[in-house]
Amino acid sequence: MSNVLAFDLGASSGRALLGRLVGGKIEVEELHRFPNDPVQVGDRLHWDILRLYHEIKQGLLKAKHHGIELQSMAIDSWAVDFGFIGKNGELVGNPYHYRDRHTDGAMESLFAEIPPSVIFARTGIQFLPFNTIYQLYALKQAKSPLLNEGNRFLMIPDLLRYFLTGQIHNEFTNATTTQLYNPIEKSWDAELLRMLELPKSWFGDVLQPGAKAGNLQASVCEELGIGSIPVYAVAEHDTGSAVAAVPATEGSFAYLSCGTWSLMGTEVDKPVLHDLAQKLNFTNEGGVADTYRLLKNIMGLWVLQECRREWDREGKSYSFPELVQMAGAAKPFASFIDPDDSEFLPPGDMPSRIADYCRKTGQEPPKTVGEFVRCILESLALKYRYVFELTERLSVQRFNGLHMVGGGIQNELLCQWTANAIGKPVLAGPSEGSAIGNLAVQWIAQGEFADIWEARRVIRESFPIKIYEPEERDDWGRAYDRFRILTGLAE
Ligand code: LFR
Repeated sequence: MSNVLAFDLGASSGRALLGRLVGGKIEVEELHRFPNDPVQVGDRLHWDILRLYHEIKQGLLKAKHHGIELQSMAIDSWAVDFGFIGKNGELVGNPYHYRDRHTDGAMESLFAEIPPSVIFARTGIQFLPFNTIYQLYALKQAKSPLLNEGNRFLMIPDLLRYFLTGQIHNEFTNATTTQLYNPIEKSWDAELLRMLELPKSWFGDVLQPGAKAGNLQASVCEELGIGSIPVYAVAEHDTGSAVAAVPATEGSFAYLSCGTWSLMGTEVDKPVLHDLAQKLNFTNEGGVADTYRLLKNIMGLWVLQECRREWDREGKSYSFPELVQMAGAAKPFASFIDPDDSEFLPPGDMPSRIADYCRKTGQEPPKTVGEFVRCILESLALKYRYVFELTERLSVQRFNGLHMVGGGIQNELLCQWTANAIGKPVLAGPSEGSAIGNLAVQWIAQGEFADIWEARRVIRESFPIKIYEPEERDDWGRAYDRFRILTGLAE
């Protein structure tokens, strides 16, 4: 019986998921869950990186206390963020969170030096203002001391893996999201590094998902009173792990990884680098087994999570099921937002921003909580249709339906509305997509699964998949036309 442990650090929490293979099926158990709240210091938003490292050790201790003998472990998290290791081997400073505003305007300034077409041709990565390349550029512009002290560049899971093993490596799926990795040359892009005046020596060898990255180092084993185990590189970008866990049966499939972000697209063998891909701002993020994720970021449930946080601050606390219930009771198609408007990216008073957006676009702003939530969820479902159709166009495919994975599938109304909006079935499950993809790649590395397709088959047989058939959709069709005009997405 192979017991493996996946640490998945998401925006709403971090968790340690134990996976076992029992009778040809996957069983999972959550051993540890902990907050992953960013920490605001002055104007800056940071990762609480040492606390997370502490929680990872707590997860290992819980496995020990349950008498579980682990074969291996791995960590995944969201993309683009990083820290530096100094000459003495210690972490320099405290990693910034990508929602920090220090990158405001950085992408546009860099475009004056390096045209976006050059960046896209060399990396195939979509233009998001918080990509690592713009974070590094912003640090340079601000003459950050981090850049003088830093000796090695590690992304968040690389960094935590380094604390555990003492070994320094970068991992492929996350490396691609920096917008500094060249998928054709299969290495960090020397030309972009040169243009940005970033030392090549910061960027190390890039491990593929499934490579062994080291073992728990002696000091960690001693501290926790445990034996050493291998630590694997998996798809350490959480979206890479989530897509690895999509229980698809055929090579051509569309997915929506639905959580704080909504990531929608398809899996391809080679990056799609032509002009249309750049124009539509699609990305080609590295995946498992030599694949790429041709996808687009959609702001996702973040907008709702932030509204909830704001209502909480005002002393009105609602659970997610309560919010969804209120949305179900509100008037349909009353107002729409483009969830990807840049106003919605940073943390803050989201209900006011939604109301402002509605006023700006000549709509009556929502008033009640239910109206706000309905506006967000309908707008998301309609944006999903927009990106679904772009994915079909760009990949020259027709999809029979849409796989949804991630915590967002617990929102049944959103799943149903998505099916209604795209007019095709939604296949929802599993909800712990990233952690399960993380486990699966560890098992592939151990030879328990022959390849990603066997892993996907076992995932399909191990977790319930709920199918949402589209309901009558004339009104969704009309709503889509209005949505596109109001949000400026009509061609
Ligand atoms: C999802 C995700 C997205 C990435 C965003 C920021 O959790 O990893 O894929 O674009 O977070 O890193």
